This record gives sequence, structure tokens and C-alpha cells, in this order.
Amino acid sequence: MKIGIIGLPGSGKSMVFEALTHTWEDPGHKSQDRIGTVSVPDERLNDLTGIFKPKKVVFAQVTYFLPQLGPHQQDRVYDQGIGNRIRDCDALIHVLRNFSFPGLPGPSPFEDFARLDQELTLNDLIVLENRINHLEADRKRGKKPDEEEPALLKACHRQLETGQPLRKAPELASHIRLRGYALLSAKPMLVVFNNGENDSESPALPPGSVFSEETLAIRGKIEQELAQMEETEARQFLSGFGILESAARRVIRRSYTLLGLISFFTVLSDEVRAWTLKKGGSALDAAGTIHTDMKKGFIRAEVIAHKDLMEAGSLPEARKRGTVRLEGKTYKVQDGDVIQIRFNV
Ligand SMILES: Nc1nc2c(ncn2[C@@H]2O[C@H](COP(=O)(O)OP(=O)(O)O)[C@@H](O)[C@H]2O)c(=O)[nH]1
Ligand SMILES: [Mg+2]
Repeated sequence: MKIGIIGLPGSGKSMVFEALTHTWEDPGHKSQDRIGTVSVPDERLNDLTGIFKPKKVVFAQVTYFLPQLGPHQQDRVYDQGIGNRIRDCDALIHVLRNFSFPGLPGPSPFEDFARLDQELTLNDLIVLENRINHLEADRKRGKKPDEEEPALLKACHRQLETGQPLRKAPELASHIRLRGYALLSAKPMLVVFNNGENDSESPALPPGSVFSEETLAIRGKIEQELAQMEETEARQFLSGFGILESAARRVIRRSYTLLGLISFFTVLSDEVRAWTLKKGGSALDAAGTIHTDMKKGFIRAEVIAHKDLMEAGSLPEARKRGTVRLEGKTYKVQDGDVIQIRFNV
């Protein structure tokens, strides 16, 4: 899973990126794009490690990507260049300044949000118009018309012209024939209010305005300071500010919900591993996530809920209790399932 971080200059993107990835900026490369991959924390994986004592534990991974404006573009909002670089992200985090900064007017997160979100919408409009014109030109040149695609593109165009991003029209945003365009306003978005050090609340919505995004308030500057601490120290530091769970963890959890993702686990002789699957995915999808051979030669899946396995304390005991089930290709995988795929090669 790859998540792009966007926000106006000075909103605290770099800071949030560092809080999420526990990295520091190289001062010599201030205007370079940054990318960082982190393990998805999961207590259940630790539980399984306790039971199976594997040589290796592999967490699911999330990659954060922070595109930077070039030095000559500091006061421009988003250009086509950034738009193209975040195109392959599965979701976006939109960072909003919600702290006071010397020399800047007071924070206006909702206005800032609208300003940059509009850029995403505009970017999509340009992509759609180019494509619509292109198809129209093809048709005039006598190419066999495809009725579905132009209709779909026009439906998106209409949605955007009302000022609404495509993510507000889920049936359009998730349409399989739009996938190739990777439209920016169709991506799931998590809005992060970047608060000052002494403020834990999301800002109040100005009276009369509407705002229906998924939001999370964090204190970026505090959380960034964790980047170089070890875990116990970090936890103590956070609880000193009344923060029970780090921004890094909260953001990942919310991203999973936002993207409709679940986790399942595999236990091989020397490796316990977490995998990510779209909610509603089947045992066959799970097999395909692990290895194409497993999908091709799928026979059946041996499945146990994480909770049942923990209660039994071991797989043989769980088998005795009858909590290990045999499931076929179409079984709908549940969050926390521990799965063994039986397959032919
Ligand atoms: N006082 C205060 N300053 C912050 C906070 N978060 C970020 N800043 C400052 O805001 C400025 C812009 O942050 P930065 O992460 O570089 O923003 P970016 O341009 O979006 O990458 C920096 O000088 C930060 O030190 C905060 O929570 N409180
Ligand atoms: Mg920055």
C-alpha cells in the first residue's frame, strides 16, 4: 500500500512524514521527493510469534511518499508534476496547518483544504477532457466507438463540475474502467489536522459550512520528535502529552479502514507473516496475494480465527477442539484469519 502526502507549503508535511516513517531529512536534499516504508504494527502477529517461535516475523508494509515542489515553485499550489507523481498512490493524506506560525496568518484549515482539493479536481478535469477529446477524434476518424467509456468519463466530468471530488461518488470512483486513469480526486483521502503542541482537538467547522472528509488530529511537531527515540522512551514521552497512541499507528489504522483492508496471517515452518487483503476478498484472493502458484493450484484453505488459536494455545489443540476449518475457494476471508493454503504445483 502506498500513501501520498499532500498539503500546502508550510502545513507540516515534512514533519508528518517524519512522524510516520521515523526518518530525518537530509539537510542537503531539502527539495527532493521522500519515500519511506514502515511495518504495520499488529499485536496479533506478536501473539502468533509467541505460539510458533518462528525464525522470522514479517509485518505488512505501508509506503509513504512525499513529493516536493521544486525550489522555484514555493508559492505555487499543486502543478501537473506533483499530480503525476502521486498518481500511483492508493490513498492520499492531506495535511492541514492548524497551528500558529510567526509571520503567517492564523490557521484556516478548512479554506486550505478547499484550495488544494480544488487542484486535484482541476487536475482530473484536464485528464478527463483530454481523453474525451481524444476518443471523439478517434470516432470522427472512423474508429469503432466504445459507448461505455465516453459515457463514464462524462459522468465523472459532470460530478467534478459541481465542485465535488470523485471520492464523493464511490460508484464512479471505484469503477474498474477508470482504474487506468488513476484520477486524483477519486483516491480515498485522510485529512490530517496538524495541530500545535498544546492542542489535541480537531478544529471546529466554521458555521454554515459543510465538510464531510475522514479526519484525524495529530500534533506533528511532538510526534516528529519521537523519530529518534526508542520505543519505551517514545511511549513515555507521548503519555507526558496525554497521547495514548502514536500518530504513526493511528494513521495506519485509519488508512486500513479507509481503504477497506483487512489482515490475514500465514505460518510457515520458520516464518510468521501478515498480509493485506481487500475486505470481502476470498480464500483464492488470499492465495493469490501470497503466490501465483498457490492461486493456480489451490485445493483448499485451512483456516482458524486468530482468537480461537490463541484460546487453544496451539494448532494441534485447536484441531482437537474443531476450531480449524477447511474452506474452499470462495470462502470470504475474515480480519485476523490464520490461513494455510493447500495447493498443487
Ligand atoms: N509551532 C509549530 N510549528 C510547526 C508545527 N508543525 C510544523 N511546524 C513548523 O512549520 C514549518 C513548516 O513545516 P514543514 O514540515 O516543513 O512543512 P511542509 O512545507 O508542509 O513540508 C516548519 O518551520 C515547522 O517547524 C507545530 O505543530 N507547531
Ligand atoms: Mg517540507
